[in-house]
Amino acid sequence: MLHRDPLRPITETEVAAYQRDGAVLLKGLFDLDWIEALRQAVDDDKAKPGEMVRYNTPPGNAGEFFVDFQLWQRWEPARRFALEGPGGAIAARMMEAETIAYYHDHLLVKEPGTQEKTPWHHDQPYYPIEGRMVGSIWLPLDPVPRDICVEFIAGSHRWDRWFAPQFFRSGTPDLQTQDPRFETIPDFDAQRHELDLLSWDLDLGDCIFFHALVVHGAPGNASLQTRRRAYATRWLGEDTRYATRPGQTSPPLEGHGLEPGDPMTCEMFPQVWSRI
Ligand SMILES: O=C(O)CCC(=O)C(=O)O
Repeated sequence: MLHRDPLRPITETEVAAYQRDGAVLLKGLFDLDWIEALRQAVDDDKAKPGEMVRYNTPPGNAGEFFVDFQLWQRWEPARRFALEGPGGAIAARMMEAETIAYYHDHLLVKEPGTQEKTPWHHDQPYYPIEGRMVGSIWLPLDPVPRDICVEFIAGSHRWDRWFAPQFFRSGTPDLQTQDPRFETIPDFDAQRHELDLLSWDLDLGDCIFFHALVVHGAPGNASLQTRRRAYATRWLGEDTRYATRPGQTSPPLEGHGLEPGDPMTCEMFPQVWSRI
């Protein structure tokens, strides 16, 4: 059954961990029917990707790092997940929000043997959005052992630093997005031993909830048997406002009709949850 609510209440300890660290593992929130339904959407999407698809593995390399967006506008299980799934209630609880709008989805598949990493970054500089209530649910559709899980730098969402966004495929130019706050992202791999890094083993039904300013990156998928299909969805609370950024934003979502300063709610970013 595709449950509308999370399978269990989220605890105060989990909310506090999110506020402190910017990312938290939430065990056992999704019933497996959601996972099955979304796997179908992923297979359909890989066979017939959308306009924003990105192939991040250079030809000749092992595996495949496949990225696509906005499955919810093309595939029914993803649409139901956005509009009728437990994500809105989870995001509201974690961000202590009164209302939640659905921003977009982001599929990141690393097929067995994929070497390409997801580079260190944080998400909000990619978005034309101001506000603190911007969060993601990273929902794996395969069990994810810790050695291929996304890693988060604990507390980095509170650094008050904004790093210039880059495309994930190495060797491609950055997005040329202009903002006086942006700085070049340091080589956090070189600083690993000094960082408080968070990552976890995830079973089916578990997810990670994380803040759009927490710095994160992910290894490739060294497994030669197991896929790493991750379905990331982005959720916005009521303090978010549309902001223009000269240069590219990603994903390039156009045609929403919002003006700078508008609340981030419209047909493209529908309100999916409200406390009243
Ligand atoms: O799944 C990954 O490899 C990285 C996920 C990520 O960067 C994100 O969801 O923002």
